[in-house]
Formats: sequence, C-alpha cells, structure tokens
Amino acid sequence: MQNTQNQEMTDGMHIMVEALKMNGLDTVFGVIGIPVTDMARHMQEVGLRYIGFRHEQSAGNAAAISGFMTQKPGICLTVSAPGFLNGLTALATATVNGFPMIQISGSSERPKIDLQQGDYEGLDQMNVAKPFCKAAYRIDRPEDIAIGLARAIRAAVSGRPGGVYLDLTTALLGSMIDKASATKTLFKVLEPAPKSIPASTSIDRALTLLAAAKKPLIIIGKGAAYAQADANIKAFVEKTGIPFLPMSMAKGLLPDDHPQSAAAARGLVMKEADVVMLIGARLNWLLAHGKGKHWNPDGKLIQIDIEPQEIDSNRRIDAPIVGDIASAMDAMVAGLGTHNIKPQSDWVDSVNKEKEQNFVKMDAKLNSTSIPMNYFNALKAVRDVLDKNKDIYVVNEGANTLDDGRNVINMYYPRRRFDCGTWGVMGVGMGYVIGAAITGKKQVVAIEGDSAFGFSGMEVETICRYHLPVTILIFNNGGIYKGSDPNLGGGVDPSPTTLMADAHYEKMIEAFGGVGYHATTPDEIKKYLEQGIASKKPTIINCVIDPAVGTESGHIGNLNPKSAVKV
Ligand code: ADP
Ligand code: TPW
Ligand code: MG
Repeated sequence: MQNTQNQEMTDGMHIMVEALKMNGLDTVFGVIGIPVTDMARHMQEVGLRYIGFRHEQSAGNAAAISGFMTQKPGICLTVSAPGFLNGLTALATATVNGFPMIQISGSSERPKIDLQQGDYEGLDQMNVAKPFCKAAYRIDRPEDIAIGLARAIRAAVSGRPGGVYLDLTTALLGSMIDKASATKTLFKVLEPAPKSIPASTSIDRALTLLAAAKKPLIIIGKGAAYAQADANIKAFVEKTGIPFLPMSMAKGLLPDDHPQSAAAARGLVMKEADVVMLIGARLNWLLAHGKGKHWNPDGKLIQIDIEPQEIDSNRRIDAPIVGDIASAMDAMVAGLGTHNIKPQSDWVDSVNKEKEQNFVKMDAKLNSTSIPMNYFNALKAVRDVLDKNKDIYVVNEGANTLDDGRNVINMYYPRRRFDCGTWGVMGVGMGYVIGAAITGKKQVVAIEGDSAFGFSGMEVETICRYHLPVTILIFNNGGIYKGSDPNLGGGVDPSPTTLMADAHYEKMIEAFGGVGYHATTPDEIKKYLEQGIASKKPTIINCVIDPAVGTESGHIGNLNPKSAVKV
C-alpha cells in the first residue's frame, strides 16, 4: 500500500514481526483472535514459526521452557483480556522460575479502557501484569516498536531472567507508517545478557573457605543449568572431588550415575556438610530455607548468583559470589591452581556408604511385584527404557508422580528435565512438552499424574496437529495424591481428592490420530514406551496405579496446615 506522497506504507503488526525476526526470535507460541490474528499470519508469511495452542497458559509455558533451554526469551502471543489473563499464570510462573519469556498481548482501545467504557475485552492489561512479571511495557507508536522490543528482551534475559509483558494496542497494530522510516528504526539488540564478572576477592574468599572445609558439598540449581556453564561446573566438581547434589531441573548437568552424586545421600550431606557451595540455587522452601533440622547450623555457605539481593535472603552467606555463573566458574576453575581443595576421605566414604544403603532400599521398592502397580515398579519400567534413550527430554508433574519420578528417573544430559519448578505448578506439562519438542527437536517423554495431566490435557490435539514425537505416560491412580479416599459426609459425591480411576486417558489421543495404550503391568509400560519412542508418533500410555498407594501431597505433606483436628 502507498500513501498520497507515493511512499510505500507498512503498519504496526508488520514492524513488530520484522523486529522479532531481526532479533532471532523465530518461534512464537500463542492463541490468536482480535486483534492479533493478522500478526500471526504475517509471522508465517515471513518465515517465523507460529505454534497455535488450545489454551494460552500452555502457550506461555512452551515459551518459558524454550527460554530456559536457549537463553533467548520465549515468545507467547495472546489476545486481549481473557487470553492475556490465561497467559499471565505462565508469565508469573516463568518469572518465579527465572525463565526468560515475553508475553506479547494485543489489547483493546486505550481511550475506552481508560474511561472504563466497556470496550470489547477491555482491561488495563499492563497494570494488571506488573506485579506478576519482571517488567511490563506498552508500545503506543509504530516508531517505538523496535525500542519497545529491545527493552523487553533486555529485561527478560539480563540479570536474573524472567517474564516480561509487552502490550500492543489495537491502534498500534493497525497504525500506518511509511516503510522506509519504519525500517530505519529496526535493530538487533547487542549483548542482551552481558557478562557479569564477579570480584576476584569474592572468588578468593570462596576458594579459601572450600580449602579449609572437611565436609564440603556443592548444590547445583536450575540457574546453573540455565547458565550453560556445563564444562566448567563439571571440571570444578571433578577436580575437587566434592560431592554434589543436583536440584530437580539441574539433574543431568552431571550425570545422575556420576560417582560424586550425593543425590541418594541427600539427608546426610545437607545435615553434615561444613561448607556448602550453592551454584544457581536459592535457599527457598525447596532447600528448607537453609535452616532447621535438615541443615548443619554451623555449616558455612558460598553462593554464586547473578542477583545481588538473593544473598543473605534466608541465611547469612559467608562467601557471596555475585556474577554470572559462566564467568564465576571460569574464575573458580582457574583458582584451583592456587588453592588445594579436597574433601576428607572419610567424608567421601560416609557419603558413599549412605548411598549404598539407600540404593539397596530403593531397589527393594523398585523390584516390587505388586499389581495393580505402585509408583516404584511402574517408574522402574520407565527408568529402564529411558536409560537406553538418554538424550531425550523428560517432563514430569504431579505429586507422588513428580517426587518419586524425580528420585527414580536418571538424567544424563543438561537441560533435559522440565518439571513443576519453584511454585510446584500443575498444568505446565503439555506446554513444556510442546515447547521442548519444538525448540529442542528431540523426543519428549512426559510422566504425568492423572490430575496434573488434566490441567493441560487438551493440548494433545496440538501435539497431534504438529506431529510431535511425544510419549505421555499418565500415572492413573484415580486421584489427586490418592484415589481411595472416602467422602467424609458419606454422600454419593466422590471425595475432594478422587478422580476417575477407570478413565481411559489413552482414548483421548486416538480422537486426534495418535496412539493409545493401556498398561497394567511394568512389562506393558516397558513395551509400549519403547514402541512410542521408536514410532515417534504422539502416544499416550494410561498406566493403572493402585489408588491406595499415594501419599497426601507427595513428599511435602508437612506443608499442609497443622490443624489440631486431623481428618
Ligand atoms: P533451584 O530451584 O534449582 O534450586 P532456583 O530457581 O531456586 O534453582 O535458583 C536459581 C538461581 O540462579 C536464581 O537465584 C537466579 O538468580 C540464578 N541464576 C540464573 N541464571 C544465572 C546466571 N546465568 N548466573 C548466575 N546466577 C543465575
Ligand atoms: C495450578 C495443587 C498439587 S499436586 C496436585 C495438585 C492438584 C495433583 C496431584 O495429583 P496427580 O499426582 O497429578 O494425579 P499423584 O501421583 O500424586 O496422584 N493447582 C495448581 N497447582 C497445584 N500445585 C495444585 C493445584 C496440587
Ligand atoms: Mg494421581
């Protein structure tokens, strides 16, 4: 289109698409509708990948996990008010997890929203988003689009990564500008996540502390997995010989069968370590806040984190290292030349002894012959197949399905395990599955509680529509935690924790051309999982688990209110 001066014209949505493309943001996860439908079409037109979902929360989760995998902000596209709000849970979750993403949402007419005149899907979205994300911006003029996106990219990936909200008004998307001027505004953001090099004094202090330690421990968190400093973290762990504990999404940074892994001696090492080095792991509830009966009160702490305010947040940190993990680990490995760090041999021996004892206990559970299956003999079947397919992605959510799954399923490569994360969110499952399959171009196996799966289950249509190589195991114990609880009032309604134990989830995927299996024994799980992986076809395996074997809230039942009257 041309204007009256014969200049070629463009509009806000085209410029936005060009700006995304120029910044290498080549995949967009979303749900379309007024006012962003045409923008999604233009994305495909210029060669961006647009992945359409059934619900915005899953689109947002897909964007978030792709951000975690790549260090580039994942992009989620939503429509105004309800679509925006559906995506907001994923944006908040990404922010809490430290995953970089940008939720781009269309919004309705500002003048009508501002006067609260009841516009179609009218909501003051930017102000709603602010408390739930790292930063929120609105772009009102086409000449500001490139700058607006640059601000969003920098906010998402610099410092501690997180979610950013970017509001595009209907007026902006449709507003015309001459193409030549618009093109001049476009640019690629340079070094959006600049290095943050820690002070050498902080490195020295930490190494000195470690050199004096008798019972040192390294805890590796998902910030370390995100940082992609795999080689240096491995080198530091192996050169020092210090036992390490991976947090859930840091599993595989060093393989779970590594001789220095202390995962199977978690209780002992946390209780007894005299110096603990945290690499990209917060002392939040997942680590009992660094306090209480699980921790050695006299132990000293080293913490490597890019966020200065994280230091001393729950407990005094004796040697803070503020900087990016890649730079910090460079310096730490280099510093080994001048510091002699070696755990006492009886510390290593006691960790190994504890591991052996716990392996024996675990083996007894895994080798259970119970039918209906329990979590352990079912998970052993999954583990045996995954041990032969090491380089695939594993998504895991639920309560027992998550906690037992995390302990039983081994990971061998970095950034292959995606789960409920810092908030313990149900519903990340299918979004993560799709995000991982699209971004990583590898097979995905999801291990899902029957309740957890239900939160995003409709996305099996998305999985089938895009022909993704995904096998979903549904651990069907007929409930949230348990399927065997009674209705305490004796009425006909199922109890609050009950779901349908005889549900055939596998039939859901058949409706969309996928493959469904019903497994009642570990051998069947093994066979069907092998078939699912080999065929690369979208597959659901409904795994029948005894409704009575789950534990309330999995491993975190202690977080329930401690009421005097126990039901
Ligand atoms: P986990 O749940 O695995 O224990 P957390 O999400 O609690 O991990 O902690 C991750 C930490 O890693 C956050 O405090 C975050 O600021 C930090 N972090 C993320 N990326 C980097 C990085 N590149 N360099 C340094 N710290 C990082
Ligand atoms: C968004 C509360 C925690 S775990 C869980 C719920 C509903 C489901 C557990 O049942 P599942 O697993 O998945 O069948 P299993 O093996 O123990 O039976 N809403 C959100 N997030 C959370 N965490 C909840 C509710 C919850
Ligand atoms: Mg269940």
